[in-house]
Amino acid sequence: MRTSKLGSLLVLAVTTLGACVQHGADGAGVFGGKGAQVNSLDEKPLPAGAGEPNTLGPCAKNGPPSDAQLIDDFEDGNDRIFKGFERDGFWFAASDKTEGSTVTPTAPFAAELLPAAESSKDNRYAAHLTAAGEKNWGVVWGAALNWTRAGIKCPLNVAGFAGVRFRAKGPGKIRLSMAVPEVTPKDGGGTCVDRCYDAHGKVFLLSEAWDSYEMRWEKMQQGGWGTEARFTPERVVNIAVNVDVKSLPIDLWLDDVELIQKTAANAPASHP
Ligand SMILES: [Ca+2]
Ligand SMILES: [Ca+2]
Repeated sequence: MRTSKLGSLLVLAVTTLGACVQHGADGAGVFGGKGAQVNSLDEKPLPAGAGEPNTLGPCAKNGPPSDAQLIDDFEDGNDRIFKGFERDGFWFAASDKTEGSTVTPTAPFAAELLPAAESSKDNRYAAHLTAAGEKNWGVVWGAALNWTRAGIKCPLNVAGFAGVRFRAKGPGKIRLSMAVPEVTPKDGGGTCVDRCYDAHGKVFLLSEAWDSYEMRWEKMQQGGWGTEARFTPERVVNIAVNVDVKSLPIDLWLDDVELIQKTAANAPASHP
């Protein structure tokens, strides 16, 4: 059975704000606000005390501005974002579990060696994301973004940056999103209780060749079907690549996901 292969735990519950989150019930999560179940491709143990109401306390205040620019270049080949100072997070994937559908990578999330023709001494790995057959809300790959200190995990403060830049190779249509706590359920590190997961983001049409793409904070918007929230770069909980059912099947590569320095914010994007 596909479901047993993929597992059934909520991905966001185990990949985001450790001390701020609680474990969701198996497969009980709803992505896309359409009643779909989320299945987990990655599971990490939560710290002691996670999920208890009083553990939300340490996350009430914004964390200090993070200065780590690189989110991941995948060169370490692991399922974790590039380790910045007091910053951590695990890559995850989830789909609507349509019978017979596929999604890779499966648990644990893993980077893949680039084809020889695209590989260089400093760039050997990227994330190779494929999915087919999902018919409800689609598929999502992403990474939790945590401010970590002394075992506490809270929303990350990326307000010192202007947006997100990434390299990708399609073809395909994706929506890059970054979620604030207000649109994220408690088991994903947020405070949302109704019509959740409508994260701010931007649609990208990926070309067949490697290219660079940018998402500036001011160019992000919600889908409009969920709980309305203001985008606050001072408090984000994850970044994700979303593919809807109309854009499947998809076979894309993702690499060099990084935050954009504010000093470079006025440089023209190669794909505005
Ligand atoms: Ca790489
Ligand atoms: Ca990594």
